[in-house]
Order: sequence, then structure tokens, then C-alpha cells
Amino acid sequence: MTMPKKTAQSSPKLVGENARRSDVDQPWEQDNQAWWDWYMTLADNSGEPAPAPERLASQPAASVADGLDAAADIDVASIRGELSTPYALTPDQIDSFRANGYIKLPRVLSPGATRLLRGEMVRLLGDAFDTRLDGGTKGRFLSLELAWLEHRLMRAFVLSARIAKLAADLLGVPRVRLYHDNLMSKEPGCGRTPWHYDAHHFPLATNDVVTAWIPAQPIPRDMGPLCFAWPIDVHKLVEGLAFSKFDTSYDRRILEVFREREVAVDDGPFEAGMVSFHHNLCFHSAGANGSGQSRVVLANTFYADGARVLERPTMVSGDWQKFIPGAAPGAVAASELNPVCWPPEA
Ligand SMILES: O=C(O)CCC(=O)C(=O)O
Ligand SMILES: [Fe+2]
Repeated sequence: MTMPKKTAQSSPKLVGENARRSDVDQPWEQDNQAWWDWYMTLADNSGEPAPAPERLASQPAASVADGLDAAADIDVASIRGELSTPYALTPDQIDSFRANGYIKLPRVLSPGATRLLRGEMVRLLGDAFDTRLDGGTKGRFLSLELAWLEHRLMRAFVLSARIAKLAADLLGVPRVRLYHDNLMSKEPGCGRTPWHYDAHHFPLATNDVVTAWIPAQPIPRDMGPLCFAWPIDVHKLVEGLAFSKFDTSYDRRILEVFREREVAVDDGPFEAGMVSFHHNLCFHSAGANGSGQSRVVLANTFYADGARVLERPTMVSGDWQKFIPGAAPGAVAASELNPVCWPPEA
């Protein structure tokens, strides 16, 4: 089975009744790519420096993988071994995640695995959108999901016991299920990702939810690394702000509150192999991609086994029925698309 081609450009269709309502109570009626196209319009880019034209010019793909070029070739069998080996997490790292809501862990992936992941994701995203990454499409945020069902290399990365055990141990729960995979490319020239926390997005009636954000190349500051406001409870400072589905006002207000309250933000780069984990309540955003290459990232979201679907998912929950097919609001979220990823099934 091949993936359906994605639309070259889809603008958010907030028509009719939806356009008249300022709340977000109705379900999202389009696909996940349309969701991202809409969502990126909510980011305020007025404070962003214009990217240097020479940086934004497309560059040979090889330069993307700075630090990866020397990586030895690695095959899928070795990848499976690497991706099922537990990562030695220290008690301090667990404490730090729980206090701050996120953690960036070095060397979760080897350079060879990172390079293989990028090659596969560039191919799959390029095919799905009929484009060439690293300069073929400017300014968009491309997203594909459920690739693990069809592609064995993606399956190894998405169902990785190494990554899922990190998710379970950081959350402090015995078993985690997959909510979804998300293959993302923030294309050269694409603006910021708006401030948000994922509790807003996932239609799950639990906060035991964590996303492993797995870069497929190093991410320097001007490529738009994910950035995190900390500690975890800064979300309380912005709890009362009204979300707007029409403009950048929510993102702008959050920026203002964080500045006024001098909230700490970690917006440092990601070195090759580094993976971050962010909790459902962690406020995060990402910078614009002012580089000439695609910022390719795999984001796998896991939740505690036993969690239920919310009674009333909203449009900010996006295309959630695609990820938990057949689950009614209020039911336990455990469809065939939500395998237990830790512990490994016998
Ligand atoms: O990659 C990005 O810019 C945003 C990703 C994100 O918000 C997430 O994975 O939760
Ligand atoms: Fe997010």
C-alpha cells in the first residue's frame, strides 16, 4: 500500500457554523496535515529576525548531516538491537523531568541510526508531498502519521523499547501505549511553532502522556529546536488565557506573560542523537527554521495504559479518531493502533 499524496497547499477551512463560533468545542473535520497548516498560522512571527538569505539558500543535503557523515552504515537488524537496548536513566534525570516537565537526553540514538532515520523520513515525506526536502518546499510544516504500520524501519523507531521504556520510567507508570507517531518536517523558511501544551491536543483523560521528540539531524538554534518553558507548573500562569483559533493572540499573550514573569525557557540546540521528552503539561514552542535544510523530526507520543478518551474531545485534538479508531468518548483508549510499547509484549 502506498501513502496517499498530500495536498500541496491546504488552507484551514473554518467555514459556515465553524467560522462563526469562537470556541473550539466542535470536532476537527479535516486531516492532520490541514490541522498543522492551520495550527502554524497561530504563531506570532513579528519578533523573529529575518533569516539570512545565504543561510536559507538550499544547501547540499550532505551538509545537513554535520557530524553524521562519518557514521558507519548500519542495517535494520542492528537498528532493532540498538532501539531495544535500555538507556541508563539516572534518578536525577527522572527528578529533573518531573520538576521541569521535559528533559533532553544525549546519545539516545547513534549517529548511524540518526542518519538512517533521516534518509527514510526524507524519502517518505518527499513521496507523500510530491516534493524534495532540504529546499524543494519553502515555509511549510509537513506532517505524516501512522508510518509505522507500513514501513519496517519506521516501525523499529516508533515501537522502540528503548524509547518507550524511557517514556514509562519518566512518567513513572508500568506500561505505556502509543498514541501516535508524527513524522514532521519544518521546511526552510517556516515560522515558529506557537506556544502550547499537549494536554490541549490529546483527547486523553490523563496527564500521564509524554512525547519523545526525536531529531533526525542536529538542530542548531537557527533551525528551530523545540524549546521548553520550565518548571512544569508555569502552565498555571497562562491557564486563564483564552485560546483563539483565528489569530496569533494566544501565542502573543503567552509570550508576554512568560516575559513579564521572567519564565525560564530552554531553547538550546540539539546535538545528533539527542532526544527530548516533554510531558503533557509542559509548555513548549519551537523557533523558525532559518536554515537551508529541513528540520526533520519523529515525534512519538505515549500514554499510561488504561487511560480513557475524554468525554468531549475538541477541534484542538485534531484527527484523533484516526489514532484511536473505534473508541467512543469516555472509553478506554486501547485500539489496535495503540500497542503497548513498554514492556515488550511476549
Ligand atoms: O516540532 C514542532 O515544532 C512542534 C512539535 C510539538 O509541539 C510536539 O511534538 O508536541
Ligand atoms: Fe506539542
